[in-house]
Amino acid sequence: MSRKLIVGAAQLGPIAREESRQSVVARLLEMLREAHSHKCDVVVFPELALTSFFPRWFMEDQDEIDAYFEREMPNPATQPLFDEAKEKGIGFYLGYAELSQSDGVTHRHNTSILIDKSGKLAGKYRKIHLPGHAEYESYRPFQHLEKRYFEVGDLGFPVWRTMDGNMGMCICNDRRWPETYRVMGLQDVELVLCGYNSPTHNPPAPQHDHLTSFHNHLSMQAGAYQNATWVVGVAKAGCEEGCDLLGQSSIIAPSGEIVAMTTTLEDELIVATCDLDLCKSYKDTWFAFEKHRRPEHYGLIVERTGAIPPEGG
Ligand code: CDT
Repeated sequence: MSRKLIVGAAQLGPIAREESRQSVVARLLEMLREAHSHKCDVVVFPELALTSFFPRWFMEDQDEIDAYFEREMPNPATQPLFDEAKEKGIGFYLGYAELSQSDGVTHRHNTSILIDKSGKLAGKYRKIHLPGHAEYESYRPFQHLEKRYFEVGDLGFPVWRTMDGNMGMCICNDRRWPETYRVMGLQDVELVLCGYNSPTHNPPAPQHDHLTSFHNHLSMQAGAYQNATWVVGVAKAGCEEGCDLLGQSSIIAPSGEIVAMTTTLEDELIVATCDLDLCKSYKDTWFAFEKHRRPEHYGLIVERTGAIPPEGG
């Protein structure tokens, strides 16, 4: 039996600071319905898909900050999305700001969930690579305060056996790091789902701005090829509250080839049929880890301990 999964990447255009959850969910629902008309099995929405990208604003009032967080999922605003996806038999990835309590302590994470085709929670991921800074930086035209508003994720990079495949998740900045894909690659991942909000201007390093879209694709295409996995990267795109966000959401094959890409900076669905068995032809040949990968010969204590080897060592 072939394992062909029809995947939709549901890019979002900008979300205004004042836009309500209900209005955003209506946009998500429209793309979910379009995905259904294309017979999608699973749809991927962006990082922090329910609100404007709030880490661009410095805030001190905890109530104001917490208004961007979800205390439960689903909740009254998102329930229609869960209901319709279940009714139509479509799985989905959704990024949102998660506020949780454990042992009387409040935690805030940049989170994604994977819901399977029966409406069941298949997996939860909390973003590990949090970019940006924690305090106000006056030289920036917009802030990037993920280190202020979120804790580092505590769930690792698991791979879930669901929807007839091996699925993993990551969020935005994670996609730039080889470790993200490798940790999942070592668990035989076949489909990595990733939502992102990537400004086209990075104030600390404007000299790299002209390479923003190149680096976006470079990292996901390399991650896909080197780990023999499909990768789906989905943007929140366009000019959001004065900040330009990259689009170019893509579905990338285990060959590293982009097989579908958005052409706008607006709400836009792209669809591709992802043959999960294609992973195997790379996993069994070029990247047969058991046969060819030799970590014991790499001479790297870095990999095991995080330490830099001494000079000459
Ligand atoms: N959301 C997110 O992780 N964005 C980062 C930009 C960081 S610029 C400080 C990204 O890697 O695209």
